[in-house]
Amino acid sequence: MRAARTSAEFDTLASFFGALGFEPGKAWADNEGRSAPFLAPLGNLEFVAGRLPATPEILIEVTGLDAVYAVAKNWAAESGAPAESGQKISEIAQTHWNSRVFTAEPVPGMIFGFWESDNPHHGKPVAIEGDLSAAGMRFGIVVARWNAVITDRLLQGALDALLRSGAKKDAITMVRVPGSWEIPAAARLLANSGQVDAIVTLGVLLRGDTAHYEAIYTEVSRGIGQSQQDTGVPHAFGVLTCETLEQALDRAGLKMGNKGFEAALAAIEMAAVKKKIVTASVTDIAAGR
Ligand code: DLZ
Repeated sequence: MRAARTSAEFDTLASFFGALGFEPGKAWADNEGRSAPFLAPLGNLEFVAGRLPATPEILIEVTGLDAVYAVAKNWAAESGAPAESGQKISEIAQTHWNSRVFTAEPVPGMIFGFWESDNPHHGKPVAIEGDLSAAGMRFGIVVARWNAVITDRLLQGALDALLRSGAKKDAITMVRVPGSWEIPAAARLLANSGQVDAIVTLGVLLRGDTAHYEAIYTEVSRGIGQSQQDTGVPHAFGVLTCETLEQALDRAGLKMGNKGFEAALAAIEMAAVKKKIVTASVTDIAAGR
C-alpha cells in the first residue's frame, strides 16, 4: 500500500495505473480517505545487499515492455502536465541483469520501474512443444482409395505440408489401401517396421453411402488410436467423417481448409515432441537447453 500525499496525486496515480490496464481491485471510500487498488498476479519482495539496486523501489515485471512504454508515454502526453511537475517517463534502458527497464514518475517522488526480461521464458511455465520442421524425419502416409476423388486431395495436402516443412521426398512412404477399414492394419505394419517417425492416416467415410457407418468409423478410429498407443509412433488422424460428398470436399481443400495438410502438420509436431521427450530430460527442456 502506498499513500498518496494529496487527493490530486491519488487521482493521477489511479489514472496512470488504470491507463496501463491493471486489473482494478475492490476500492473503498469513507470519511478518512479512499483507495484505488490494482491487482498484480504475483508479488515478490526482494532485499539486495552489496550494491545499490539500479532500479526504483517498486519494480513491475511486464510482458511486452514496448507496448507498456507506449501507453505510459501516451498517458503522460495526454495528461498535458509539464515534465517538472512529475509524470516523467524515462527512456527504455538495458540493465546489467539481462532485462530492459524504464521508469515512470507519475507524481513527483514516486518512481515505478517497469521491466521485461531478455529471456522470453522468464517467469513463464515452459512447455515441451514440437516445432514444425520435418527435416530429417521419415513419414508414412496411409491413404484409402475409397472416395478417391477426396482422398487424393487429402494426400496432396499432406504431401504439400510435409515437403514444405522440409521433409525429403524419399523420406515419405505412401501406402494405398482399399478403404478406411484397412487403414489401421496398414498403419500398424508401417509403425512396426521402424522405418517412420510418424504416420498420417487419410480416408473418407460418408454416412449416406456407408453401410454400418458408425460401426466402421468406431473401429477405424479405435484401430488407429490403438496402433499409436501400442507402437509409440505418432499417428495423425486424417479420416474424414461427413454426411455428404460436398461436406467432404469442403474439408479437402475447398471451404474448410485441407484436413490432410492439417493432419500432416500434427504428425510433424508429434514426431518432434516425441523426439524431445525421449532424447532430452524434462528438466533440460524446461531450462531451455
Ligand atoms: C464398403 C465401404 C463403404 C460402404 N463405404 C466406405 C466409405 O465411405 N469410406 C471408405 O473409406 N471405405 C468404405 N468402404 C470400404 C471399406 O472401408 C473396406 O475397404 C471394405 O469393406 C473392404 O474391407
